[in-house]
Amino acid sequence: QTRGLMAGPSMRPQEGQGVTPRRAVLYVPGSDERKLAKLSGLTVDCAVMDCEDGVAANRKDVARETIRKTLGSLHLPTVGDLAVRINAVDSGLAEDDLKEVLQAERLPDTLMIPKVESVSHLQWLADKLSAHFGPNPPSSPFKLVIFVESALGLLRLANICEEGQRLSRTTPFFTLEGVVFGSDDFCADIGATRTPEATELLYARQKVVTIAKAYRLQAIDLVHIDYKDLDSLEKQSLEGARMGFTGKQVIHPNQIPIVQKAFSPSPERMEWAKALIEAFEEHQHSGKGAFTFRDSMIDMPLVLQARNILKMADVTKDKPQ
Ligand code: 1VU
Repeated sequence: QTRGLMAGPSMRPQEGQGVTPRRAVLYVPGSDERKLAKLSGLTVDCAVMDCEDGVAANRKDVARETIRKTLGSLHLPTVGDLAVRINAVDSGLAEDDLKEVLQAERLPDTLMIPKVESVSHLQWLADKLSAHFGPNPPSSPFKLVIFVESALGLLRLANICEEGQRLSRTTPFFTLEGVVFGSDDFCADIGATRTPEATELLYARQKVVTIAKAYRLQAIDLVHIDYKDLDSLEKQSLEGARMGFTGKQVIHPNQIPIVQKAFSPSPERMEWAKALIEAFEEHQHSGKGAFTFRDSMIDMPLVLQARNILKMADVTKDKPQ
């Protein structure tokens, strides 16, 4: 095997990441009952009942009420993680979204907060949850996924992640698990023009992955909006996986299997990783650091990459592609 074959989905051992795979993250507009009902027939790592961009401004009330009812009534055994995305904290809509969702008979597993630009947005969430639950916090904290969608949000992302982790440790309300890159709002914010190759987003994507992984969080890549072009979706998904993203946002059911496959280690990569680790252990016993394996030089960084692959395989082993 060549070094080229070593590229692909990888996962460092990460706090809060091990138990909730989010290879595909599917948005469903909260105002669309028909699409919400479709969820009961879909197999997907994460489904997001959306109050935000997928919902017209004059349907926000309908969306929050429909989501509350649907959370209580739909049985979704093949959806791994059920999330609700509320509107941005600065939108003036978020409080009403949260209030309605918290009245649901079954609460979502995950809360998603878009357009996070300041640590105060996370403090706002902690305060609202504290006011709602009082001295009786939920038996398990919500999982929290935040969105970076602007230049300011990206510049401040490290501080925001740090505050998210502090609040995860010091309050019983949420555990920060991931960061989503909202590429289209980001493009609008910096005045970039979207291209099929997404070269204009390379720096931001790499920065999102780097910061998210520095804080042991999941990094979720951009949406492929040309949802009928599945070839280019596959290409972009594999690229995101090679860059270190743990998953990708999707908007249509047909995108799910392609994305989940792209973010899962292939059988060839798992075989490579297992064999490499066996070879590494044998060489360690004989006191050798660097060694040759299938014509490549192997040392500790490659061993860590191989361990990432096996960890990712373990996390997704019972999950269909
Ligand atoms: O044949 P049926 O009517 O029974 O089902 C259709 C359709 O309803 C269903 N479907 C979906 N079900 C659940 N979730 C979805 N997201 C979803 N999309 C479609 O699948 C069957 C086939 O659908 P289709 O090919 O006829 O497609 P439509 O014309 O119905 O819908 C296409 C769009 C793109 C409008 C639809 O997929 C959609 O609304 N997607 C979500 C868009 C969205 O939420 N955007 C905002 C989030 S993206 C973002 O914020 C970037 C950060």
